[in-house]
Amino acid sequence: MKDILNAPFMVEMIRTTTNMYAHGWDERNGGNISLLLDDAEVEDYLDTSAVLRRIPTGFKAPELEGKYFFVTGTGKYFKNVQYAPDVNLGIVRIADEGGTAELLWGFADGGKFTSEFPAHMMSHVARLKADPKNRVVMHCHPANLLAMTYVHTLDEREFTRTLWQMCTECVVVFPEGVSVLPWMLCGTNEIGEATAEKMLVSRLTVWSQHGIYGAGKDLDETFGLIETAEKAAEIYMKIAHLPRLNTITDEQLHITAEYFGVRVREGYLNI
Ligand code: 2HA
Ligand code: ZN
Repeated sequence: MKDILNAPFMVEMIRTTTNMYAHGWDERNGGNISLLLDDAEVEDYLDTSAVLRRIPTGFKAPELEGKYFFVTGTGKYFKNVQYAPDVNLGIVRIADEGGTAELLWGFADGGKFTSEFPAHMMSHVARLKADPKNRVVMHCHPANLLAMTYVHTLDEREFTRTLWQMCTECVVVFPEGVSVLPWMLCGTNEIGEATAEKMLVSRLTVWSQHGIYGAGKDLDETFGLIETAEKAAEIYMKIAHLPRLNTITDEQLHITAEYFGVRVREGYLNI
């Protein structure tokens, strides 16, 4: 059995959480990540018949039966992951049609998966329907995206168009746009279901006055997606109160998307 602390998924998870903390996106215990692991990846590092604990989840997701997830822990600080990965992270296998998470590694202080586990698992179900290559769901609290939800309309089309107008590459990075949820109570199955519904159509879902959810095929791509949206929101927050003399026009967004071969969300450009 190979040493799990050297597994590529472990190294990437530690780097990603550390980097997200450094970006100021994950104050205190803010933020959470779940990464779907391939069976073969897990079997190289763990005896998958040795279940440490069986933890109830409080929801059903039969589509995920038997799947392995690498997840951040509830109440844990991204800042500390690099120093104690086995306390702050855990690997679980989904059982009982989603009702139970079987702990195979980690959460060594008796802890468990993130309070946002329902939103993560339901989002995985949705993203796998949209893209079978999806592996990551990532949540964090980037300041400018949050700030924007106080001063910008929450209309998804308008929110998306504003972000696209802030940096030329945005329309290429998230051509399907950004979904937006109104303020909702976090940690619940309700916000999980609402997020998953949005995730069927976009890889980014803003939680107003709270943060953002991103999804992608690996940690790097998902980080980059959130990073790009947050950069656009930062520019918006720098210019929103100033007279706007120039912008990226719908025609320019259109020719950018055509040039890079991406399909822009239907009806989002006035062309
Ligand atoms: O894990 O970010 O939304 C802390 C949170 C909850
Ligand atoms: Zn949060």
